[in-house]
Amino acid sequence: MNLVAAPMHLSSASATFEADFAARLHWSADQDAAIEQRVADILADVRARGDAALLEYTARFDGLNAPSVAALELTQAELQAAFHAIAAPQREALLAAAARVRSYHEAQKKACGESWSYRDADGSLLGQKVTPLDRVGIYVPGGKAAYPSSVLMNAIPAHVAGVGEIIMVVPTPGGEKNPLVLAAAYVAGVTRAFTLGGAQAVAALAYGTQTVPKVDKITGPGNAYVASAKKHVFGTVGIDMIAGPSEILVLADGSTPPDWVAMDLFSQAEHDELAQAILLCPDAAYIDAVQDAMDRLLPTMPRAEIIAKSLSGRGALIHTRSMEEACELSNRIAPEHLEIASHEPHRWEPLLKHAGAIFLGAYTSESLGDYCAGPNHVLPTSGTARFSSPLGVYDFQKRSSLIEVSEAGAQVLGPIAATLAYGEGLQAHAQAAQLRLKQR
Ligand code: HSO
Ligand code: ZN
Repeated sequence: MNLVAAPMHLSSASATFEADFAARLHWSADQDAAIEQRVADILADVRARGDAALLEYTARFDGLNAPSVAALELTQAELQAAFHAIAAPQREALLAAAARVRSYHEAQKKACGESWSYRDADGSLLGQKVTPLDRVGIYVPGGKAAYPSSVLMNAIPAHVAGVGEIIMVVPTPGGEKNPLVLAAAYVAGVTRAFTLGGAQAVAALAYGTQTVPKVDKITGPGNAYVASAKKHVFGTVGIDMIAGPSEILVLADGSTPPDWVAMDLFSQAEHDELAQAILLCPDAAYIDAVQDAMDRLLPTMPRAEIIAKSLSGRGALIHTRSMEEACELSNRIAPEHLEIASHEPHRWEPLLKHAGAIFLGAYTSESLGDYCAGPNHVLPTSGTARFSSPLGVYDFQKRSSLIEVSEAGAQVLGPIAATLAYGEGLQAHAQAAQLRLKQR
C-alpha cells in the first residue's frame, strides 16, 4: 500500500474557509445505544452478584479463567519483580519521569491544594479545609493503548494529594501482562492492582465486590465500554474526564525546522486513526516545507498507516493571514495540546486562552510533556479545554467549608439570617439565629 500524508490544506482567506474549517473540526462521539445497553446490564449484574459476575465477564471478554477474584490480584511482590525485571534504561527512565512528575504535582499542591482561612472583623473564622480522597480507582487500558506513562500520570497526583489507597485495574487479555505497566505501578506507589478490565472492572470499583474494594473516584482512560461505564457510575463515585482521541495543534511562525513540526504532528496522529493534528501558520512556503517533510518521513514510521488515516480524516494545514489570526483560530479549536513553534513564544502565549497544555518554543516537543516534563498528560480533549483542566492533585482532593462564628459575629449575622429565613417561611431557621442574640 502506498501511504500518503494527506491533511487538508486550507486558507483562511478562501471564501469557503468557514465551512471547510467547521467540517474538518466536526466529528461525532455519539454514544452507541447498543454499547450503552450492554454496559448497563454488566454494571447491574456486577452490582448484584459481585465477584461471581466479575469472574464470568473476565472469562468471557478477556479469555481469563480464574478460580477467584483474589487470584486476579497482582501482589506488591509481583509489581516489584516486574520493576526489577525490565531493562535498566527503562527502569531509570521510569524513575526519572516519576521524579519530575512528582515534583511538578508537589508544586501544584502547594500552589492550589492547601487549606486556607481568615478571621473577619468580628473574630469569626471562615475558610476551606482540603482533604484527600480516601480511596481511588485507576483504570489502565490493556492491549495496544497500554501506556505505562499513564499509570504515572494518574497515580502520582493521587499519591501527592495524600490519597490513602490507590487501586489499579488493568485488563490482561489471555493473561498477558505488560511488564512496564506493572513496573510503573510499583514506581508510582499503587496500593493494590487487579487484572480486571472493561465495564465490569469499573462496576467493581464503583460498587465494590467481596474482593474488590469500593472506591470514591475512578480516573483513567479506556475504550467506549469503559467511557460509558464511567458515565453510568458517576454520582455513585466521582470520575475524571471522558477523554477523546489525542489532538495536537501547532502554531508556527516558520522559525522551527519543518522536520521537527512534521514529527510533532505525527506524534499525536500515531495514537489513533481518529486523532487530530493541525498546523496553523501565516507562511505558505513553510507549510509546503512541512508537507514535504511529512511526505519524506511518513514511510519511515512503523505506525504510518494510523498516521496516514488520522491526517487524511481529521488533519489540516491552515494558512492564516497572520499569527494573531492563527491564535484566534486556535482559541476556537481549544486543542488538547498546543505547541507555539515560534522564536518568540511569549509574544503569542498571552493571546492563547483555551488549551489543555501549552508548549512554548522550538525545543518543547509535545512528546516531552507526554512522558517526563512534569505536568500531567491527561488533558481535556474535543474542545473541552474551554471549560476544563488537566488532571491534577486537585482531582484527588475535596474541600470542606469551615465556619466558626464568634459571639460578636452572631449578633451581626443573626438578624440578617432571621429576616431572610422569615422571607422563606422557615421559622426554625430564624429562631436558631435569634436564640443566639444577646438582646432579643
Ligand atoms: N498524548 C497522550 C498521552 C501519551 N502519549 C501516552 C504517549 N503515551 C494523551 O495526551
Ligand atoms: Zn502522546
